[in-house]
Amino acid sequence: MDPSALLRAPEDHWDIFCPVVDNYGDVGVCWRLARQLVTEHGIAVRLWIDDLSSARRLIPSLDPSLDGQTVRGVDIRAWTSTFPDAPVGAVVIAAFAASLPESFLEAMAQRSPRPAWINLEYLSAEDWVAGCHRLPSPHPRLPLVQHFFFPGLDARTGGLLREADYAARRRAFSREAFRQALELPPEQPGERMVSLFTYENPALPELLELWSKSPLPVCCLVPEGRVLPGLAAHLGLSGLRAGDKILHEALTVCVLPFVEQTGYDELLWACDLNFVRGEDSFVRAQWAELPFVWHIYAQEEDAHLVKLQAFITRYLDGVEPAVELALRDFWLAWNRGEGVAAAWPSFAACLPLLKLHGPAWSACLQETGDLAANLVRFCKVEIE
Ligand code: TRH
Repeated sequence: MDPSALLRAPEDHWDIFCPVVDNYGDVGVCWRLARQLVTEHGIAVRLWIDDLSSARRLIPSLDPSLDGQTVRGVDIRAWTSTFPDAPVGAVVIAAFAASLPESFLEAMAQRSPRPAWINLEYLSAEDWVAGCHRLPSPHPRLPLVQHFFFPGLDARTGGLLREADYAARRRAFSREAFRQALELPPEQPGERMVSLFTYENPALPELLELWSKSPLPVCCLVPEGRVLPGLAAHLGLSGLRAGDKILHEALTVCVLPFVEQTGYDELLWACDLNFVRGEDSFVRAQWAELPFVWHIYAQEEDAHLVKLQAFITRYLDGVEPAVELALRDFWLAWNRGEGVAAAWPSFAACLPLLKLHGPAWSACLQETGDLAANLVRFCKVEIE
């Protein structure tokens, strides 16, 4: 595709509106998309973020006091309640059903040609998604039409974010070098390396106890975050911070600093099992092609468990029923916060088979095409 078709003039940049609801996923997805549009499609991107302090966790060089700054080629703007007078781009992406500033909507309606207006939705494996992907939704008052764009697991959806250099970075990765860089203790025979990026979970003590009594050593790498207080309490400590290494019988716990997204990929590649959460880390775990456990963001009336079950059905389609049962039991126990000790042995026994399944699942996902490229292709059609 000739990106110049989308870059007729400076005002043909793309605007991405990123509302920070909670945690890091919203920024994680929008920052990843913005960087890909800039580096892989040569598109000028203006990324509006309504909470720069949270975003700084993922973009360390970001200065939350500035209204505007360019980081890694992305023009990052503070999305403030009194919205500045800013030129409207050729494409406007409202991430996660963001409500755009009224003044900006008015300006979109005045723009000629009208911008393509995209509502970039949350990821779900549920069947209804394919039927909603690309659907138009006219604005009730203004001559504007918004299109829904759904990430997803098959070609009837927008696919998933995956950078063009992902495979090359993975090939260049060395687990040994990673361990040395973190000054991890030498790898023990049969040691299982686990990464733990999760929300607070009442089942955590049960799982840690299980691992500390494990016949095989377990090295648990824990990025700084919401799980630390629960972890510290279980280990009888007043607190934990990056750099701490705690030996607890067969379990070694290493607390890691929060790193940039590329560094987080390396953590996933270094481990035998990854506990992930939300949306973006969940997708990265699938690209890592290693066994993982998904702690999905909780929703009312257990709606999140329906999403979890829908994903498991897709992910393990065609895999032995016993493996599916073992994984489903353990993931549900982890997400319900109880019963992990009972479900762990069968799940642990399936890890070698799940490791074999990883590359096949990743290959299947790659057939959908990468979300950024799919979005550019969709907008090209919508603009012209
Ligand atoms: O932070 P999250 O729990 O975000 C969630 C989800 O987005 C969810 O969909 C949304 O409803 C909720 O917020 C409000 O999990 P997620 O999506 O995995 O995002 C975490 C981001 O943090 C991801 O981009 C990876 C990144 N990360 C780093 O960059 N460095 C790190 O060291 C770690 C641990 C994570």
